[in-house]
Amino acid sequence: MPSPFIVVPTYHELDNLPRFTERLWGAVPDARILLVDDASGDGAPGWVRSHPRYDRQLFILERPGKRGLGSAYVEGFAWVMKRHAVEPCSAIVQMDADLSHDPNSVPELIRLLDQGADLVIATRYRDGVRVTNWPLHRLMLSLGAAQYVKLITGMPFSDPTGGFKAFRPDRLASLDLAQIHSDGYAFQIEVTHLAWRLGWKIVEVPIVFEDRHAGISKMSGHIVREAIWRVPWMALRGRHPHVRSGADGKSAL
Ligand SMILES: Nc1nc2c(ncn2[C@@H]2O[C@H](COP(=O)(O)OP(=O)(O)OP(=O)(O)O)[C@@H](O)[C@H]2O)c(=O)[nH]1
Ligand SMILES: [Mg+2]
Repeated sequence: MPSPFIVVPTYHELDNLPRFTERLWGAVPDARILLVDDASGDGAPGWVRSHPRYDRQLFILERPGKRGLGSAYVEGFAWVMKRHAVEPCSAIVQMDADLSHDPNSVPELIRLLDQGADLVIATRYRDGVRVTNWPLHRLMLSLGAAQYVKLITGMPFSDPTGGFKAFRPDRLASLDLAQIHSDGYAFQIEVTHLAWRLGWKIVEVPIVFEDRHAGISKMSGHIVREAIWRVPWMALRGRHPHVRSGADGKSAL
């Protein structure tokens, strides 16, 4: 039976990893987890390699330095895709390691893929705001960003900067992810925008988002500034989305 792959970028998240992985396997016992670690220097690779599930359900892709969340996902997805070609996976889920994204919500995201969605986006902002313990300025920034994206791109989604999503593997394989160069918020927006322009079936599922369990935020002014200029840039570029040639020519354009 194919099992889902969960791709998790990590930078200084060792304090969260034991609880994150155990909770995830509690919710999805057959999940395979790929951590994409950017030389955190906190001992995460050693922890992974000494884990009893290492190389069966727990994997690590090590990168030589901090290169950003966007490129961590691009490399992580490429790693999973290679494996998918020989040992298919049923779903590809992306989420943070800091327990802001509740592992207990993963089965619901996967269930919606099984019902025919190509991409499932977990949303904090549909039918109200479900964010706990976040400082007001973070919430305002995130809500403001969601409105900005809606206005500039016309995408109908309530939480376009969210980083908790599930993809149908063959759909994800059809995207030319090497063309995506944006990072934090902008990366999340850009992938959804590409999928939306291609006419994928995209559904939102409400989740509760909690502030990180342990460790420090990697949110920065750079990430905010990048999102501000990338959004109009991607809206203008939107007429020419990148699709792998021969993989899936079915564009909505
Ligand atoms: N590999 C890698 N992972 C990263 C990088 N930046 C952030 N991450 C990871 O991406 C996920 C999201 O980053 P966060 O720092 O939690 O960002 P956020 O959720 O916007 O902010 P906080 O929850 O306030 O910390 C976490 O699992 C981070 O460890 C990076 O440059 N490389
Ligand atoms: Mg976080």
